[in-house]
Amino acid sequence: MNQPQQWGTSRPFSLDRPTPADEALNKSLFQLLRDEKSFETHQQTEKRKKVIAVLTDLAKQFVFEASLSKGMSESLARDAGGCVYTFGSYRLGVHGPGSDIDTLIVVPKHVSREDFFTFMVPILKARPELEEIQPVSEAFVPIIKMEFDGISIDLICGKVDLAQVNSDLTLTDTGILRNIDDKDLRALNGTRVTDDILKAVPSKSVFRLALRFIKLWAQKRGIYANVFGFPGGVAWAMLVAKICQLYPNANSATIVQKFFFVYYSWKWPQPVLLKTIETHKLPFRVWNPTKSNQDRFHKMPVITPSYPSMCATHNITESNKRVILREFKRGIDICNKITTGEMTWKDLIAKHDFFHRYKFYLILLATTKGTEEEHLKWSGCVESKVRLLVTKLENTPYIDLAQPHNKYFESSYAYNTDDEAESILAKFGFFKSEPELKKYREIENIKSIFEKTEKERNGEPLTSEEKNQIVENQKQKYSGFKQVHIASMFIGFEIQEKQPIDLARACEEFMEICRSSSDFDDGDKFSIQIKYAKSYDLPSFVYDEGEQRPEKITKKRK
Ligand code: 3AT
Ligand code: MN
Ligand code: MN
Repeated sequence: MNQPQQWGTSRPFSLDRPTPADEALNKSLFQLLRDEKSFETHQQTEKRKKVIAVLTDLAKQFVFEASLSKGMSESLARDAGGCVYTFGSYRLGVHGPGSDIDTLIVVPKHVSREDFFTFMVPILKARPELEEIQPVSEAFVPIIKMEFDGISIDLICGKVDLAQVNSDLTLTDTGILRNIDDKDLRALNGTRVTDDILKAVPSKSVFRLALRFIKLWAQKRGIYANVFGFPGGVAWAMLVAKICQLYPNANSATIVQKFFFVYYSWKWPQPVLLKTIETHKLPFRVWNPTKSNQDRFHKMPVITPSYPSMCATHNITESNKRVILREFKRGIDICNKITTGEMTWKDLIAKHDFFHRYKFYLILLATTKGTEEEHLKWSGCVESKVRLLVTKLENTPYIDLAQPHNKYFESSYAYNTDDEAESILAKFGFFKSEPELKKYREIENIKSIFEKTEKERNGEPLTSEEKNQIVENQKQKYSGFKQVHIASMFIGFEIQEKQPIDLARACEEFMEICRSSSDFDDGDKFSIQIKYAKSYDLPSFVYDEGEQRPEKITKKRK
């Protein structure tokens, strides 16, 4: 008999094909994802394709203009080409109606990253489809973020060592990484990794449906977010892909069930690999726990398939690992009940209980007295460092577990005097001071006004003129006031009963780290406040409408 094909690094666990019962479960899985609006309409898909076609033309125009500026002839500049690739959820085929399009422009060697910002931004600004644009040239991966024709776009740029970039260029061959720097590598690797993941699975459609479900599940359970030390989109994709390799003939419902089972019993920190780690004479660093101390301490390593292989989950902390494993266990238990018909897929994606589970919470407020743009930068900086605070807390005596919530909340207030601002910040974040806080002018978030308005008219999207009108109205309403913006992040604790806990040191060190960047040394404008709350004193905005809030348990005297 022929050996069965092996996918990836290990022999399959089972070659079983779906039984009629598995087929039925697969059908209900698909139906659930439809109910949850995981898929976009045919029209929306067509629109994305149209936008990518437009971006492809604009990318060529950018390479053309940049080439001319280097003194090239028109015909040479025309031949320099320029190509557009996608990565992220769109490329994987698991995007939803609200997803962005992650787009990479590949340019020939004479075009630089600076050219990307110098030439591409004005080209985009000249387009009628452009609604919003935010170039971030100093980022780890320099990026242009924009809203284009009603779709969010993340646009990055990568250079290759070629005089011309034509539409038939593939990024598959590792040789394409010759003579480029780390920033170009990071830009190119998004697409390379995504393509390699798709190549690694036996059936793309089985993989996609299972991944859609796992992503939805992880979001609902509050364990999806790379910045907060949980797996991000790429890591979840690789985790699902590995299960697809181990059960090559299974359908998506079975993949989901095996997912929980395999990763709950996985011998962490044994890495999850989709193929053997590729070595190459190029100088880039490859994940290697035998050589690197850093790599050896990764708790749940999930390794990218493309050279240079990296760990997509290096952010996972000890506490988060425990939280994730607890969720895998819950997954197994509920899947067993789904098989017997006692429960459904819907039960598996029930909302997380983060704001009910713990007795004690730390509330971290990143506040900005200034513009929304300034606040976005400051809160982003604090957000990106929360993991460091969590690690410090984990290492504090008598704290057993410190879990960060995977999302932060935004609030803004209008004020006149500094005393007013101080009072707002002092009262903010506790349930018991909400009545007093109501005296101040809270500024409604623009995005939530958009959402509310669209909902009121049965989901019909706002035009860009209507959006501009709303923004204008808001400006009018609060003109003459100063504004303070507050991003609230939450960390839940498990502590040993009746032990004194000293968080001051961890918090001080954390504040120090956040302030170290010179961009934020204006301590009056940018500040951090750290507060503690018992569960019954958490602010109302962390609960959904109709969600029961935890109550203070008062011991009755006998
Ligand atoms: P959505 O459907 O868009 O929500 P996604 O998986 O496409 O899911 P993103 O668009 O946020 O998620 O990310 C796409 C890729 O961009 C994933 C990763 O390779 C890269 N990426 C995202 N955020 C960062 C970051 N902060 N630093 C480096 N790379 C990032
Ligand atoms: Mn995306
Ligand atoms: Mn993105």
